[in-house]
Amino acid sequence: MSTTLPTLDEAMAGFVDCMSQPTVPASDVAPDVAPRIEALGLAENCRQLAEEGYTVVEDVASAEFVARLREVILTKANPYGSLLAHHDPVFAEAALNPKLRAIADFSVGPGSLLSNLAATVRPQNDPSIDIDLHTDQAWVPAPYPEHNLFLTCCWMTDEFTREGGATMVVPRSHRHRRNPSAEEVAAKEGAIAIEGPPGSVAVWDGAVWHGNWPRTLPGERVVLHVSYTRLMMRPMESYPTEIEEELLAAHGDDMAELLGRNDFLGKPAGKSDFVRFYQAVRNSRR
Ligand SMILES: O=C(O)CCC(=O)C(=O)O
Repeated sequence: MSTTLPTLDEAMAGFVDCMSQPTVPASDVAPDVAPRIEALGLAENCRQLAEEGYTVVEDVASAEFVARLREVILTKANPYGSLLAHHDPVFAEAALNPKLRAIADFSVGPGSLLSNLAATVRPQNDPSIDIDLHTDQAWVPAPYPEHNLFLTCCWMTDEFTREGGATMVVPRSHRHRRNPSAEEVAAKEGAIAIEGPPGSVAVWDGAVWHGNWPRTLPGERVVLHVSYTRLMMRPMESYPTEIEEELLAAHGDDMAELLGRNDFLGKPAGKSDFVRFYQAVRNSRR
């Protein structure tokens, strides 16, 4: 993640090379992303995400952070509510988490955008919020491209087990590159539970078939869902300008990138903002 924009001279100097650069293969870690992936101990997560379509990143944040996240979701977030970034700093901090941003750079390319920030609370035996198998990039025409377009990260604030209502996933189903059919949804063939201790984050590819298992245990499953999308996709959610400005003032350049301020798309200047045009092309080669 380089959230610093190049100067105009740097962009001009690199542009011809950048346009003719081949795209890094979908399952490879790009050379400029690799040092962070190694330093954060995420190489195996990247491999599993590419191969299986999902992974669990453990120890993503301190126990105090996870307890604060759970408390804030239960007291401040309207469950199933989205657009949470400005409701409490804990939500923006979760979206900006360095391990998740590194995995996002690997999976959906540097310069990816915040697409969705939502919380869910699932009590025992409440079928109204059980979710069938689906893909998260369902509005993309199939066959989906080989490169992932949408990455979902589910913060577990309690233990994820099948009985606890964990996320259901069909490993390797992202290779179908389409949404499951009605028959495949009903059959759930090959579906398993994504399990992990509190403080882990379940991460999955936008093409993998997933849903969730019914919660049969007492208590409630409390989760923050953070989704990142490739910079050429439109995000699911957008904040009013004054709230975006507050988020930028509070969280700086990293937030600017997540809110799409570092690329040229959807801006009045369009491609004539050459620095941001260059940055978008460069980021899209990974
Ligand atoms: O709640 C879950 O475990 C799965 C959530 C889900 O299907 C989604 O975010 O698309």
